Amino acid sequence: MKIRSAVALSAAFLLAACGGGGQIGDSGSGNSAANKKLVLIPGITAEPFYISMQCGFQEAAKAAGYEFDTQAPAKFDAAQQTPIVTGVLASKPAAVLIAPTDDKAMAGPMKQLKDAGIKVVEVDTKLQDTSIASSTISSNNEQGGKLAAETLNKLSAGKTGSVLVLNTKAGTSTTDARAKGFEDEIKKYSNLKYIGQQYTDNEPATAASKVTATLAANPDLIGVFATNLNTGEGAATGLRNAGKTGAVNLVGFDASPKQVEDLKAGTVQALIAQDPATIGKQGVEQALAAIEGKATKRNIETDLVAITKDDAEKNSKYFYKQSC
Ligand code: T6T
Repeated sequence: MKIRSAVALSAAFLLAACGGGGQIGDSGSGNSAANKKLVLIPGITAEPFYISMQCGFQEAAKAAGYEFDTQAPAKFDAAQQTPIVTGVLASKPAAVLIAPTDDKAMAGPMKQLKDAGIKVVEVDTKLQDTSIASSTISSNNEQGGKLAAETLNKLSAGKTGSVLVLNTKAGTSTTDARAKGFEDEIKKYSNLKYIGQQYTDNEPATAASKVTATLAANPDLIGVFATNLNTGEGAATGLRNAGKTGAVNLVGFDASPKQVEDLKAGTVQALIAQDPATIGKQGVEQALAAIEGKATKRNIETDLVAITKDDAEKNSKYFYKQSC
């Protein structure tokens, strides 16, 4: 079946990229002292944000003497993530760390985990329903959007023009919060005209074509905020194709090797970087607390930093990894 083979390949790729991991067998059920299995279910496979998160997850799981496994969908899509959750449910790990790809659609599958006695910790994205996970570890994404707007305002240096938000998929808690934080802040700057957000479905090619189409309809475009990695990489391509690199300031979210290369080359003017390895590590800490019946923290915020070409090297610890 198409999805199953994509899943198997995804997991194999991530394991190869990150130096392998403990495999999950069939033994063990629910949360007993003997069950030492943790599973990470990222939003999408083979993507530097989640690879970096997986590195932090694996290191912490190994240090605690736990077995670990990662299983990711080929696309950032609830229809592809759901069968992975169902498969993981059958293998009965002690806890699952998950980045739900939709803040409503993943509630059912995640509740099944909880009902089976498996501890659930949200890493990065979260559900609207706060009753399922023991803990949520994430950047303050609304604050990140605000930071992006402040950064774009500084880069615009008082010039007048239109500003576009390229968002990913509606129902993604993180990127929705970033778009909101940006919109609330950008409206404070009278020289910057906010022309709304467009969705890219997390596809770089769609981001590129939305940028070129927006430029054709709004020749006064002076700024773009791209709310995540794929969208930012695609927006940079769109501006390059339109010959507008540098003329339109591009503020991206995340710090993949490609995004950092674009920042250093001047194709992207600023990046708002997260700390995914710490999200993975803290996710393990919260999962272990839940398994051991200790107190968990319902919400944990991790670092966010705005990086420009001038301070890129100083902030290199925030650059995401392609392998552990
Ligand atoms: O920006 C991250 C993550 O925080 C977001 O929830 C989904 O997109 C990324 O994984 C980057 O692609």
